[in-house]
Amino acid sequence: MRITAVDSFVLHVPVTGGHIEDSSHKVDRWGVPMARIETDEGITGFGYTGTHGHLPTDRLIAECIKEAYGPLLIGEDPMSAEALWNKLYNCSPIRWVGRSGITHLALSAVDIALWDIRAKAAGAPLWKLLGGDEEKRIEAYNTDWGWLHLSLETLVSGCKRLVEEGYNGVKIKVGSSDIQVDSKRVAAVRHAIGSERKLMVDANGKFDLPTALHMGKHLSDYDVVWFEEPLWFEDLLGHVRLASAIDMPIALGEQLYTLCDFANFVAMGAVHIVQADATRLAGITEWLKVADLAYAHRLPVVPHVGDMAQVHLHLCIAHPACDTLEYIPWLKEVFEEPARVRNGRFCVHQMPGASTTPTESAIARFRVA
Ligand code: 0YR
Ligand code: MG
Repeated sequence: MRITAVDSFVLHVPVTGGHIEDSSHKVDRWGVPMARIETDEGITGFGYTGTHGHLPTDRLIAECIKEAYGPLLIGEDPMSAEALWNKLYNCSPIRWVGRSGITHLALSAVDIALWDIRAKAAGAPLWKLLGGDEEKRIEAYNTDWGWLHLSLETLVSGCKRLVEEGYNGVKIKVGSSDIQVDSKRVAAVRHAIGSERKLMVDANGKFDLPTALHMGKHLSDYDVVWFEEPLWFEDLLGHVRLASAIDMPIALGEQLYTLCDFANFVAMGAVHIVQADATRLAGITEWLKVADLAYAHRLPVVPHVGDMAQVHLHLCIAHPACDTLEYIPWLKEVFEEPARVRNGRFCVHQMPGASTTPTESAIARFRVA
């Protein structure tokens, strides 16, 4: 099989309720810069990265897919996973302008599209190609009622509704300007969902070390499962200090871009829950290495949901470090086989591929010029 064409386009999909906020982002649409890769055997693969829907930079990602990586892919055998990833990643003029960021996100989209082709060529869902077991159940936790801009009342009633729908866990955002407000929200949600359900807390990189230390100690009172992105994303030493001072497990990884970044955080004991995201760390090929690294240290991998659980569900079924995955339903109207949750568990994807094929109607509806 040979690659015959590489194209790209951008979808912008509105988020729940018009807009959402966490401590560092305000988002009204999820950006989906997509790679479409065609082969001489008639198999077409789709892959994408996830953004905050900023059109000028989404266009740069799309252009990088088509104009920078496209010519390197034409004529290649899409089955050569490692060789192709290395060819693209080690293309020195491209790497020179970004080992993370735009070129890296573009590579994620390309690599995921190539894995979609591999699974389609095998006539199997990706989890099966990667050796997964259909009986493995992946628990979903829901973040979509935990946003920082929601009133206390809406936050509490939303989280309560989620557990009534069968979710065993919810995640709420912290990082308000007043940490008393954060504490009150954590306490109210714990009270509302009861002691049996899981509660996770995400600061999206907002706190300084003294505030994170204070908050981390306080979160133990509410049986919080993990404290996510407490500090600035790349502050390895800060996370080391925090991890040694609080009991609360630290989750992070949605803004780490390379295997080496993860290796450093893991080696220093600065992360306990590894939130690798294949749409941000140059695709599935690199994600698998990060998951193996975590597994070797007996750390759980709970992927960040930059793909809205389309690709990561396959990876979670296949990888022994995974049993839980975040769910945010923003892309539920985009794909032929959207991620679905029933009684708090993900339904297992059945169609051949990586579940990244968008419907024609979604392309018509969400594509931006
Ligand atoms: C908005 N999940 C997250 C949203 C979410 C972010 O940036 O994407 O809050 O991805 O932190 O864990
Ligand atoms: Mg997060």
